[in-house]
Amino acid sequence: MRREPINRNHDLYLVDQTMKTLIITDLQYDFLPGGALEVPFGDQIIPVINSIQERFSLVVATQDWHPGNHSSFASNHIRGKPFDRIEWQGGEQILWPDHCVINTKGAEFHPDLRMDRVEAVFRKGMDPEIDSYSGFYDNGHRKNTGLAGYLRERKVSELYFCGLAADFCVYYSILDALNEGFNTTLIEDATRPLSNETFEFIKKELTARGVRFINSDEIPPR
Ligand code: VGL
Ligand code: ZN
Repeated sequence: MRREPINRNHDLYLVDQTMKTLIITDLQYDFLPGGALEVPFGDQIIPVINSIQERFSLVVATQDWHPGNHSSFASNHIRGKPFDRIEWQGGEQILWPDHCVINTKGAEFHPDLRMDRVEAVFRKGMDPEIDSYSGFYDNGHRKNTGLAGYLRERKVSELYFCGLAADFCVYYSILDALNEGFNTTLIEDATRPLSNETFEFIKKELTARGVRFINSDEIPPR
């Protein structure tokens, strides 16, 4: 008599059909205290992010990755100062200190961040003429990193965001995730903003658009 083989992993097929996915945004030296574009207390989120990775079926990361002649750097504008706002190619551009320059230490992920479960890294901001905050598209939506397509091919429907900075790259990634139709959650104790004031404002906007705000202890197991 023929018997069905025992499938020891059977339970794994039953759980998390949403492919709950963690997107770790820009946990690079330059965004951490002491870095060129430091986010206050950014280092505090590293142990939190390490501790939650097991709860996700898929973990991906984004990496800000700029050439030295990037147009978002104040140093590449004659009268530009960091944090000035200027008109650039039909839109507003904030001028930043030089940060996350390709192949520099500032662009590296912090070595305390667990990377063993990170299946893919999506880099952004390589075109010197266009800035790119979101992990999905550049600021003018002219270039696509392929992240949305990758997530669809992996049959992901639920995205959880963490990383830096809550009011820039995380925020713009969430806006694109909503437009792409993903169910979207921000893990509040696993992100930090450049400005608390901006973050409070953004939180109201995103909540109204259906984004869930939770703390890391509320993430269900896989
Ligand atoms: C970021 C400004 C410029 C971020 C990146 O990761 O939030 N902000 N480039
Ligand atoms: Zn940048």
